[in-house]
Amino acid sequence: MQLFHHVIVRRPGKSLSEGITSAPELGKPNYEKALKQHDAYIEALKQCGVEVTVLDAMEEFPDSCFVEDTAVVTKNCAIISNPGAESRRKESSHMIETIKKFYREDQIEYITAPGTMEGGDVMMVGNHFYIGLSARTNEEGCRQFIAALEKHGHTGSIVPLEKVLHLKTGLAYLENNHLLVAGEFCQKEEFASFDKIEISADESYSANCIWVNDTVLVPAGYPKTLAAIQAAGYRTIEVDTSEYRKIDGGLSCLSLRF
Ligand code: CIR
Repeated sequence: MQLFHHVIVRRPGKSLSEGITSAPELGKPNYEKALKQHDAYIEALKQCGVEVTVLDAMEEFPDSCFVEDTAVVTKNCAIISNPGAESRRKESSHMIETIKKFYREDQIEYITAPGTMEGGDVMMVGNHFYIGLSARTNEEGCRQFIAALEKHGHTGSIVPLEKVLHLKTGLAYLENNHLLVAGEFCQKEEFASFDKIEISADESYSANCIWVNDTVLVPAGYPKTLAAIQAAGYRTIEVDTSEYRKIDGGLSCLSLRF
């Protein structure tokens, strides 16, 4: 198991209310509330023993607080993404300068057009990385991503998605062979050998948890998921993400962890 030392986050901007959403019925995010939730998120991460780099908000990119989509950071390399969402495409280039503070030039790889890839589609399990083939990550993006991984001593495999936005919308690896699964992922052959913790349909949003150094951050308001993670032996911290949920975001989307 790989402990994390660093986390990168980006403050949400006021333009957050214009973020892409598949659930307009939830209403627009409230900026003040989103900022407070972001403060609490940073605080929870610090309690897990990581050093947090906080980047300034970028108003021109409404979804830019979801830094997870801009890069995949591993113990050997950093792979800068090429987001499939047109309005998010340039977010990745704004992450390069920060990534260079932590990785040497020869450790940094880039996904390039016609390949698209978003980090929310990538789940790390030790040295292996699952990548979701989604509306945001295309086949060429997967191919480039796996080639980059292999160059740096990792492996990767593709998981075609059916309904969810990103792979980690419905999956979270909690180390120790424990996998949180929701919806379409409950039955997938690829994940048969994991010890699965199934999320009940009415709490499906809470599949997006993050493991950080043996503590699991869980979105606030999902008691069944919280109890199941605690029963598996983890310390938990609840973090309210209600404003981010309104634009399809969650705990993993808000940070890069390495
Ligand atoms: C988007 O649609 O791109 C944002 N509104 C939400 C991104 C969520 N990111 C993630 O799951 N990694």
